[in-house]
Amino acid sequence: VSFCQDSNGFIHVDVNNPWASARIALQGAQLTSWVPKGEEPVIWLSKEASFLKGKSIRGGAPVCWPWFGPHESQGDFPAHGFARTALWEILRVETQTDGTTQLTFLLPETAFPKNQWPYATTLKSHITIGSHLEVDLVTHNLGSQPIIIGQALHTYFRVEDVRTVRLLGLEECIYLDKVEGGDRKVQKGSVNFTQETDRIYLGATQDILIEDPLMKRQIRITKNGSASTVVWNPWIEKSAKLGDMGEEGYLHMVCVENANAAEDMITLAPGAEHHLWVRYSIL
Ligand code: TA6
Repeated sequence: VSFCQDSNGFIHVDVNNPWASARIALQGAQLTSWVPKGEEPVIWLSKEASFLKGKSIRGGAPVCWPWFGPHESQGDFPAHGFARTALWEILRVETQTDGTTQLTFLLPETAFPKNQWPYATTLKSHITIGSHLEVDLVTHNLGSQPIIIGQALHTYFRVEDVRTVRLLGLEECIYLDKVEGGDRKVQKGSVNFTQETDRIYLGATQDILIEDPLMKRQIRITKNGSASTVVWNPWIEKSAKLGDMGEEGYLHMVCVENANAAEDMITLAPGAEHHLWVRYSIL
């Protein structure tokens, strides 16, 4: 593991082990690259991604916390919470017996804007880098009141051409279609991409496969049971509006996010911990 600081003062953690290489920005504890040995990169990062302090990085695996999407009441609070633009600390780097590397990051209380989150809470992220990748996002309620958490691991996966990609494993799941005013629908067959797609699949507990025929690979997503799955591709117009997706960037990515993003927000009792866990593997 090595640390490097780029010309913007951004600190990156570079991991190299017998199984894979990876890069994590200390801002947001945001994974920005994961390349299992012998594989093509699995994580998409926009060519226009700006590494500017306090600005969200387009791509990688952003940590959305302690709310998902726009804040329900304070319009000027940042979308997807403040965790992804805050400076985290790295607590531990451990080489496991199987040769994988586990890193533990902490979002310190000093990074919590008190006007946005006046609660005694800690957030940790345990990232394991190997031929598979695991992220375990742990919220700990240190306060005396219950807290309500919305969150997501907003991971951008790299695909050759999203128009040829199918998502398997969401068949018959109920989802909220955010492109159509949040209408509740039922998923029929695989998920395909022919337009802007922005959906919250509720309580989808089984594994999800991103099938990429052109790269001749499948990315398997295993997650803990209590979460929903957000599927997003901005397509042409929205990509242009976002401004940092890069030329035709939308064709080479799909977001499949382990989340508590809607009715499944987490109410965390005083002293309790909640784990948002996910594992990515390549088939
Ligand atoms: O996860 C999907 C989503 O909520 C979309 O609605 C879109 O807003 C996307 O996240 C990107 O959000 P960002 O704040 O990273 O531009």
